[in-house]
Amino acid sequence: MVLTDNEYLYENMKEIIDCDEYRDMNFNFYYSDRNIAFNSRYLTNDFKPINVKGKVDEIIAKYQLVLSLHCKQLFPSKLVNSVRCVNIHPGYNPYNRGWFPQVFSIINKLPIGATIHEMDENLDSGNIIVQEKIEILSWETSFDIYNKVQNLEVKLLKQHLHDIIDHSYESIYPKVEGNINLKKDFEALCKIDLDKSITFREAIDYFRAMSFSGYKNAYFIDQEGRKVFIDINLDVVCNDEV
Ligand code: 0FX
Repeated sequence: MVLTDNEYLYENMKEIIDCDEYRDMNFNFYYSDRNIAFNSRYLTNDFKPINVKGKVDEIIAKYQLVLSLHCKQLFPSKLVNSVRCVNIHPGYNPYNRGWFPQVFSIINKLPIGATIHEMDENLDSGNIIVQEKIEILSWETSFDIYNKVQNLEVKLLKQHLHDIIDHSYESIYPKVEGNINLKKDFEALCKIDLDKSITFREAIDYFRAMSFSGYKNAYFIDQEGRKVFIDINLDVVCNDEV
């Protein structure tokens, strides 16, 4: 069973399994029932909405493996304790688990990358099957890093899917607990306190972390009570171009 609310991973996963290696295996794709955008774009017999909480017993009875490719539902304990559930997370566990890891990594300098792990009862937690870091360059925004992370996720999926299905891998539990950010932490970050004093370095990092093409994130409230959104544009000139 493959559960995903992410278009890029859905399309890539379909491409990955479209070869002889996986021909005799049965993959069933689902997305979250509250993912309204997917309803109009995808709803077919091969890709259907589901509310995981309401279908736990059916899933346990029917599947040997549940793959979560950015599924926006919390898996109930009974599910993760009864069927092997494997998650792909756009972050380097156990650092900045939870919401939008690259946003927080740009600010707090904790490692970023992609992690494939077995799921336990906690958020983005469990034995790590494989993970890889990526570097954050000084001119990169949340959008740039996210794209690099997604490419890495697809690479790791391609390389390890067979072993994940066969359960032929060794996994390790992280030695430290790491940290978690929730949606409300991201929302709190969006509002700028105009009277706060920080360095330029911190300000640039903050705006890089909040800049993502297509989204309005960072804002301040002006004297007339208007909400003003800001994002940043960075241009790098490499040494040999100067
Ligand atoms: O699917 P996803 O990339 O991932 C999120 C969580 O970050 C992840 O930890 C969780 N496992 C998964 C189920 O859900 O989320 P997204 O497609 O909503 O957002 C992708 C990026 O877009 C995000 O990293 C930052 C950016 N973004 C998104 C929203 C909604 C913004 O900058 N502002 C926003 O308001």
